[in-house]
Amino acid sequence: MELTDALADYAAATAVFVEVARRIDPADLDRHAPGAWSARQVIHHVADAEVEAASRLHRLLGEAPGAALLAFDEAGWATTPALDYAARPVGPSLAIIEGLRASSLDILGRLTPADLERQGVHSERGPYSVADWIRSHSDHPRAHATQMLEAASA
Ligand code: NI
Repeated sequence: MELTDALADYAAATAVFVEVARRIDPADLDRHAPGAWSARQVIHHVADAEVEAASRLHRLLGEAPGAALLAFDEAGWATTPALDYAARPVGPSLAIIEGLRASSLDILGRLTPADLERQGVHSERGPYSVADWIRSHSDHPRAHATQMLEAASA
């Protein structure tokens, strides 16, 4: 995919997620099918994923080649009482999602072809380039938007 198309897709996935999240009635934020996440939990998960993703992107671009890029324990973060995904207000997390994805999009739009080839080493995936980052982060909110809609009507 051309970079311009990839970035348009990235922006569209952000817009879909934020629009769906805003459309959910606050009274439905905690509905969920048995064993599945609520929309509230999904929003906090996506916010934390964006914080981690932004950190990886900045390390890819700002550190020397081969920088260590960390995965995180998604299920653990979603269930530890310390992060309280089940009860925290969603407004700050939505602001994180919008702000960080807008910032990352702006950064990505300024990169040279050589920047796209910059590589770090991901703790789960091994060698990992900026182009890999774009591929793996573009669509993440889109899948979770569907999951939120299902949860809110469960
Ligand atoms: Ni996810």
